[in-house]
Amino acid sequence: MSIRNPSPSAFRPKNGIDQRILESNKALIADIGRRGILRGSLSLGALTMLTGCDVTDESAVQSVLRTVSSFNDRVQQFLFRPDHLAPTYSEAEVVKPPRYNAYYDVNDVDPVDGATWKLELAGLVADRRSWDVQRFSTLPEQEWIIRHICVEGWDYIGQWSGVNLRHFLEVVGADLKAKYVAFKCADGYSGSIDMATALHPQTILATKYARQTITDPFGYPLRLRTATKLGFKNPKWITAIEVTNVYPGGYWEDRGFNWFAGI
Ligand SMILES: Nc1nc2c(c(=O)[nH]1)N[C@H]1C(S)=C(S)[C@@H](COP(=O)(O)O)O[C@H]1N2
Ligand SMILES: [Mo]
Repeated sequence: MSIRNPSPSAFRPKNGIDQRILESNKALIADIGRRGILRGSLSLGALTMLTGCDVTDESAVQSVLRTVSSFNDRVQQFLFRPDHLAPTYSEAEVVKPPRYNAYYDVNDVDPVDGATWKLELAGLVADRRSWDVQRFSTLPEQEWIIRHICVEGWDYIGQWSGVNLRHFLEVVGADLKAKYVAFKCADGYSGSIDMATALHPQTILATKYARQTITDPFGYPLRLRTATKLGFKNPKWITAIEVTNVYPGGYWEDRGFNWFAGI
C-alpha cells in the first residue's frame, strides 16, 4: 500500500498527519523496534510495510502495532528460560548512588514513612496478613549485582539485596501456578510480571542497595529488582502485591509498552 499524500495546506507541514501518528504511537513502535523486527530507524515507508496500512489511518496502524506487540509478549514468554541466569558483575562495577528514574522528577519524590508503611497482600495468597518493616526484616536476604536497563536507552550496574520473591511467595502461601504477580506503589505507579519471572532466582523484593537500606528515591522501603526485565518492570515503593490470573497491566504497560519487556 502506498502512503496517501495529505491534502496540501499552507498551515500544515508536509506529512503532518503521518508524523503525528508516528509520534502518538512512539511507545509501541520503540518497543517493536527494540525487538529487532524493524531494522534501522523507522520511516513512514517501513511503518506502511510493517502494518500494510494506510498510515493516515491511525486506528488501523495502532491495532496492527498492538497485535505485533502482544505477539512479541507470547514469543518472549515462550523463549524465557526459567533457570537461565542474567549476567552478574563485580562490586567494583557498582554505580553509587544508583541512577534515578520515575515518571516524575527526583525533587517530586514523596518519601514513604517506614514507621507506618505496610505491605498488603491480595488475590491467590493463603496468608494475607500485611507486613511491616520490622517483620519484613526477619526474612532471609540475598544479593545480586545486576544491570538495570531502561527503555529510554541508559543502564547501570547495581547491587541489590532483599528477599528472593519465590521464597516470599512460598512463605505467604501464594498460588505459584497463577499467571501474574501485580504490584501497587505509594506513588500511584503499578506493574505486573509473569509468574515465571516472579519465580526466577534473580528476582527479589529489594530493601538494600550496596548493603545499605535503600534511600527514598530508589524505593524505600521496598522495591522489586529483577535481572531479566527492563527498568520499568521494577516497581519502587511497593505497598501491595496481588497474585492473580486476571491480566493486571501496569502504568507503562497501559500506555503502550510491551508487557513482557524481557532484556
Ligand atoms: N513506583 C514507581 N516505580 C518505578 C517507576 C516509577 O515511576 N514509579 N519508574 C520505573 C522506571 S521507568 C525505571 S527505569 C526504574 C528506575 O529505578 P531506579 O531509580 O532505581 O534506577 O524504576 C521503575 N519503577
Ligand atoms: Mo525506565
